[in-house]
Amino acid sequence: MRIVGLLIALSLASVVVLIFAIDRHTRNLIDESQLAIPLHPVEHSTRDPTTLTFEWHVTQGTRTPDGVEKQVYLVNGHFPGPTIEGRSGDRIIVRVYNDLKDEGVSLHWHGLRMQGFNAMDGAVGFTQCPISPGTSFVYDFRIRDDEHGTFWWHSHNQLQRADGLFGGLVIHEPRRRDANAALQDEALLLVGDWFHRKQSDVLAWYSSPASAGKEPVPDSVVINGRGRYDCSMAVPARPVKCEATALSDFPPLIKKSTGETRLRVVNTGTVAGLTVGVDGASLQPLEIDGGCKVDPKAADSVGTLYPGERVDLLLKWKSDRAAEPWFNVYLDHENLGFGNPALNPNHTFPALPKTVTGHDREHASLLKFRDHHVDLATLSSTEEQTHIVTAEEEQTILFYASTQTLAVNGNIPLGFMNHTSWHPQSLPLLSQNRSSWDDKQLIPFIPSGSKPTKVKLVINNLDDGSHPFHLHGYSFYVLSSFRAESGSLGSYNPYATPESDSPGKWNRERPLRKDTVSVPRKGHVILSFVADNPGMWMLHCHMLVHMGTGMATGFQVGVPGDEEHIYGLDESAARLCKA
Ligand SMILES: [Cu+2]
Repeated sequence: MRIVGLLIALSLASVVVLIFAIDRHTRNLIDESQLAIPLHPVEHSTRDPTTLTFEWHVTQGTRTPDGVEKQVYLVNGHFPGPTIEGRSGDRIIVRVYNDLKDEGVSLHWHGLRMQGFNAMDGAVGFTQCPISPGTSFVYDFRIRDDEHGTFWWHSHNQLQRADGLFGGLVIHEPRRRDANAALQDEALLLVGDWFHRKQSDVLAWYSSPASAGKEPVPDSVVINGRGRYDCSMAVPARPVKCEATALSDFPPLIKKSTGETRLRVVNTGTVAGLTVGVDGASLQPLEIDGGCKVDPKAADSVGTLYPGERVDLLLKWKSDRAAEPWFNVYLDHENLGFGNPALNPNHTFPALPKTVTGHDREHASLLKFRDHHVDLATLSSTEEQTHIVTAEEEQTILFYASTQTLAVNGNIPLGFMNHTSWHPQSLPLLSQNRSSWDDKQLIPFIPSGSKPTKVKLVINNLDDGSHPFHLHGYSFYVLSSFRAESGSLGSYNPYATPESDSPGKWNRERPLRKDTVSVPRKGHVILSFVADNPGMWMLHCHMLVHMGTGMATGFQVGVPGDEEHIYGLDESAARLCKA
């Protein structure tokens, strides 16, 4: 009896330990008393690598993020979903239960290299079939030892990302245990444009002749699931259920009015680039995307941060700041095809507790970012560059991205990469040989053996707005970027024009290392990366209506001469395709 009792006690204890272990990492980190999600750099950067285990249930529910009712996706009951915090070298295991009624789900870990874990990348059509309703799937991968920075996770199935299926993913840089003093307070801002309609309605409008290929205009801005929409701006054509939040009920951006705070900012939106500024504080970019350190330049405003891009900003309060400072977010109009009378491009959020108890700001206030502004595209890296940057590329890949509204396609705008408009295959590319793929797959093969091939990637943009392109499985160096002024076309064809005659300014000495880059309107970017991560990796515009209408491609990186290689899904992923 005593032994049985002991066994029961032991098993109960292990359940308690297990619950504690799960709870410690799945706690929702949203602090009701401030808008920014507090982060825990000391806890993670000074410990040894470990395994972090999460259990996520995906559902839907009605929420009022900015005062307007909308059906959003929830993870464990929360929008946005949980924030993952870890350190380099950690193993991350996320069991995802799809508790939705009638839609599949997949999750992508935006910006992580996923080295050796191609099948865990979450890209439907490339690496997996969606997780069917009522089933679950385990994402299990390891962060590289040299990998750290600000990332995020989001759905990579259909349009779910725009309706809230995303969250933060911060990988802290390991530090010596005695270096704690140098760590600032850290907080996360998931900032993005927001539509009151479901994104499927937005795409349906875009995919009709009515849009004439112009991008949809969002209604609002949401930070960590909260926004401040002025209900009086709603237009009769698009009635909304709206209840404005009183300023006194809105949390301040941060609580701390002294010292320094590292703000990790992610553009989680689907269309607009963002510029941000805080009254009475300087913002200094520290790192961009996945941990690329940049020139220390303090500014009053920083931009433009495009959908999918991240920047870490060091916020320092000035001694002469106003008593009631505001956090300002300006939506870049270049990617907004039409005016939206319901949209205010300047969004303001109370920055400190004092602001919340003070007076509301006039809605028409403008973000003054001209005097001391940092243009993110002009920054240089301060990382120690290796021969990787200076050595000549061995393979050149050339793309022309465009939106075309053709009669042959019923005057519906489609996104193209060269002459192909992508559509996901029902069976992921990983599970088939190249000859079996359908004709919507334009996927160059990069032969890369024991010595990885160095690739030059040129992406031209033939359209009037910018396209933020994201490459899965890699980070790349941005060697050159060019934006043509109205009227002219700034394409670059490396086969016809030598580098020295290309119109853009080159930076081979200290190029930014990124995984998402804005390809300027009527211009191009020239990127360089070392193809050291075998597999099928997607490359696509991160504006959801563009990706959703075909502006996507990818690479197959494999052993030279083995283009027909079938990588194969892992067993549990293969089961998803049979469900
Ligand atoms: Cu685009």
